[in-house]
Amino acid sequence: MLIKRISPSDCKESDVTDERIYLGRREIIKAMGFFGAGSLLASSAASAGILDIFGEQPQSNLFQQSALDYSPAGASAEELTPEAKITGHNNFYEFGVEKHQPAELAQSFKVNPWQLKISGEVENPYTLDYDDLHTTFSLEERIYRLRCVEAWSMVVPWIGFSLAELVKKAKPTSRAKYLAFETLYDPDQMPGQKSRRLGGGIDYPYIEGLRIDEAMNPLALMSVGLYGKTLPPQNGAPVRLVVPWKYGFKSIKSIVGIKFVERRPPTTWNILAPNEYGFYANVNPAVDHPRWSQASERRITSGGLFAQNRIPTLPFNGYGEQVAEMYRGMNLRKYY
Ligand SMILES: Nc1nc2c(c(=O)[nH]1)N[C@H]1C(S)=C(S)[C@@H](COP(=O)(O)O)O[C@H]1N2
Ligand SMILES: [Mo]
Repeated sequence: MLIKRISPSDCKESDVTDERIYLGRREIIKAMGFFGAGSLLASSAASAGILDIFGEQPQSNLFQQSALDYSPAGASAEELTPEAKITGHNNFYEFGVEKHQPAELAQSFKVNPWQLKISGEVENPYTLDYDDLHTTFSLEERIYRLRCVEAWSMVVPWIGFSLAELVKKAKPTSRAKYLAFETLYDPDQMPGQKSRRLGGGIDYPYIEGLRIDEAMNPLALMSVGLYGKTLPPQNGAPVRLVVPWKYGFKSIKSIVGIKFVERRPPTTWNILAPNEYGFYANVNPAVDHPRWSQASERRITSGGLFAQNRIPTLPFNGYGEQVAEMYRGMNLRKYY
């Protein structure tokens, strides 16, 4: 199976690394080809064994390692956020509300076997198991900005497949207007689902939703990896949504169900605080959170704690060209 490496957004690879290196890397990828799904599975078994010795979570390579170069790009405006920060600073309340907790408390989270069930208003309901997640659709690398509603952001090299492909395979009926997503509910594995204090008072399972045209937008990604490897559990293994033009809470993790529905589905943060978190949650510097400004954000980079990384927030997180049309005529203050 072919793994494409593209960034269809305006967050181009040429922004995150030197143009010459970028062009050179593309050539290398073409020349060497990629590991197919078969070798992914073979290598995951092997690397799982090796990693177990070190007591680390068993991540496997999704790309042939030599074909990828994540060497630091330097201080460019859209430098990739270092892997250690993407995997060490998380929001995943099922594993605690503190940023450092998911990396600690999700280490033994079981992601294989897994089942993602596609159901509802579709002609072709189906289920994807762990292996299917990596073999059914073509995988691509997408470098996207991730903007949390808390006003910090990262630049993440995700690996995944187009949500549109998953939708097409399901053959939605004419009644399918929205997609309702659901995270695993397993309090024995997710301590935040057992304790209201640890889990931030959320009624689990975590649920999210998209309008069907949003789900079909080419930018909407189902991610199974980052930095060339399978997702670590704290980032939403084995499969999570990435909607780069919306606040991070829309990008639901560790998904077990996607149901096609006729009416707008309830969503976790909107239930918790409806005046603070809307259904749409498009990144919008002109509409402040009731308790803080959304005009700027702290970009998490390789810089230290006191690095000057405050940058202006862009409408639709900088993806307006690809997504603004979907909201034409809508009052984005009302539909925040
Ligand atoms: N199931 C679930 N999904 C979730 C969350 C969560 O608490 N539970 N947090 C969301 C929020 S607020 C953000 S900013 C992103 C963070 O993704 P990351 O940890 O990979 O950076 O995940 C989102 N998806
Ligand atoms: Mo967030």
